[in-house]
Amino acid sequence: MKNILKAPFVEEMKKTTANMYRLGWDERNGGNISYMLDEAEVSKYLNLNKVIRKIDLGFDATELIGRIFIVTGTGKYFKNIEFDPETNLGIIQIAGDGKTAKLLWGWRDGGRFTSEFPAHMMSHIARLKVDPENRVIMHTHPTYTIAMNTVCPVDEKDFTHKLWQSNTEAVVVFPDGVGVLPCMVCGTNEIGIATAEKMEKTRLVVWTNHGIYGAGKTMDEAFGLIETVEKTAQIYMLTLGHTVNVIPDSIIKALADLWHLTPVEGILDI
Ligand code: 2HA
Ligand code: ZN
Repeated sequence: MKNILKAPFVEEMKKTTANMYRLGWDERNGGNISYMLDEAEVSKYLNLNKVIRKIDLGFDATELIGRIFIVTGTGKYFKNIEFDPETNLGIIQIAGDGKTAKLLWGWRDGGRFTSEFPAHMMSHIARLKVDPENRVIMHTHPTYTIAMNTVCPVDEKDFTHKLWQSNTEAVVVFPDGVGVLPCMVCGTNEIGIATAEKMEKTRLVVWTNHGIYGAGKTMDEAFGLIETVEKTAQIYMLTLGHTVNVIPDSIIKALADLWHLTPVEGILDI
């Protein structure tokens, strides 16, 4: 068996969470990531028949039976992951009943997956339906995104439009737009269902007064989406009340055309 602490997917989790922490997005235990792994790849590092313990899911994940994920733990701090991955991360496989997870590695202090596990697994199910190559669901609390969401109506078309109008990269990076959920109680199956519903149409979902979810085929894709929203929200907030130039809809459309992208319908007035 190879050393799991040197596995590329553990390295990726360490680097990404450290990066997000230093960007100021993940205070205390804020934020969580789940990353679907390839079974053959994981078997190089772990005996998949050796189950440390079973953890109740509290929701139905039949569609993910057998799938393996590396996940951040509940109550764990992103800032600590790089120094002690085996306490702060876990690798689980969804058991054959679709109702429990088999812990294969990690959470050595008796911990368990993030409180947002329902939203993560339900989002994986939703994204895999529209993109079989999706692997990553990322949740974080980026400051300017939350600030912009605080001063804008809960209206995903309006929010997406404002982002596209503020940065020429925005429509190119997320032509599928940004979904917006109203303020809800987090950590519940209800917010998981609502997030997954949005994830069938877009890779980005804002949770009002809380943070954002991003999805991607790779860690870079999910991170890059959130990073672009956050940069754009920063520009929006820095200029709020002083704006003179917004990007016209004709230019937004031309930018999308240039990259052969179709902006989600119902936003541009052209
Ligand atoms: O895990 O971010 O949404 C802490 C959170 C809850
Ligand atoms: Zn959160």
